[in-house]
Amino acid sequence: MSTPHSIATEGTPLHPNLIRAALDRAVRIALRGHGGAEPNPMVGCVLLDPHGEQISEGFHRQCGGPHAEVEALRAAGDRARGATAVVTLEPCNHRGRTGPCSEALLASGIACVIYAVADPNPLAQGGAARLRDAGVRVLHVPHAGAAELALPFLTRMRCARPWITAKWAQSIDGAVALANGESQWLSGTRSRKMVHRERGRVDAILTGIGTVLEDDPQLTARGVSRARIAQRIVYDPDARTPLDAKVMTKDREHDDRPTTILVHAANERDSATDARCTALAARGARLVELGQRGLIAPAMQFLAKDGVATVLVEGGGGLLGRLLQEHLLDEAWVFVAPLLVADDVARRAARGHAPEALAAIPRARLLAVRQRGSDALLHYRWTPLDRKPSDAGSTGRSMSPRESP
Ligand code: AOF
Ligand code: ZN
Repeated sequence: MSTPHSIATEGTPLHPNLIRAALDRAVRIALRGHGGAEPNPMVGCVLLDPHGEQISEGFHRQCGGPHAEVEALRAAGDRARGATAVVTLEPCNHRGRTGPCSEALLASGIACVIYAVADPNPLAQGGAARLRDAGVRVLHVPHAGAAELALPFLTRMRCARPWITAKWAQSIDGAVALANGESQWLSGTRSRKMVHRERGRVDAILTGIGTVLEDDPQLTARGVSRARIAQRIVYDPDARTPLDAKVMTKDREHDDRPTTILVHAANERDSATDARCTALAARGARLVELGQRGLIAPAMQFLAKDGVATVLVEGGGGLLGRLLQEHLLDEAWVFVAPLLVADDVARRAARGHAPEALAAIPRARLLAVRQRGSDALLHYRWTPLDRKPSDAGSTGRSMSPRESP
């Protein structure tokens, strides 16, 4: 039988409840790396003594910085000898920017390693086998929180695309703007502050050309501390972004990354569009071609290779409809403001042509409902926790080792 109970007691004297509690703790501290660790995974590690008392803990704070295990080992010093390391992700077995954690764990004299998620990175994986070969007890104990933590990383590794989250604010009756485009502000200040915080944690912020032309957004994180500066991306197949749009101007001296414009491939552009592309490139924009007309998936694959693990989508409706159609939408944060707009032609969050049967429309899972000031915040997810490479959608494929970080 492979219940967590029997798995855990087979190889370690620690009670399964202690192991679960240590994994819960490891997940909680790993989350402190949100915004810093990406495009690496968030990882947490807890060291336990033979009685199950916590010795130390560590998490992966910054991409390029020490891994979680190394932080926990450092904090433990000599006390690591004979201890159990509980990690949310299988320890790495490679020397990338840091590592390998397998060797660091061996050198410390750790007696047992418990990990929750196998590392899907072909370049880094193999730590469990390496440790086992060297005589360390190694246990794989699945844990939902740890699997959740690794989702963006797993998606990038298995499906070769970033984790894509959409957010929008709407009225009770589903309007995101009046017919004249007015949308500022539907949601309250607490909701908007949360959005700025998220903008400061994701690798990229994506919006459609309609939103750029209508709202002229900056797509920057303001009034919050930022873990990273997101790349700004406009889905703009015909290169209609105005040269003086706010997304084209830097608001921070240290932001040297150009705005990315997703445009039609050169052979699908007319000469006027070509000229606009040239002008945008001259103003510092980076143009990424969409490939086959309209498909966004190739551009998302390009971004994943470019080191983008998380994308926040901020409108508009056409872009959102397209992402849904291409099975690229992983999550949504929906802020519902306390208004009934009651208008036949008010704007909606997503546009497109729906299938003619409800059963054919993908159903999301409701993960959480919270209150933010006078708004309700609904958190939905379309992607299953245990997604396999074959679930990646028509364009999904696994990343080859050469493309991995
Ligand atoms: C671990 N512990 O805390 C993390 C791991 O470039 P590097 O050296 O930072 O290696 C990144 C890879 O290491 C990453 O793609 C993933 O496979 C693994 N991440 N492994 O043992 C950690 N963050
Ligand atoms: Zn490592």
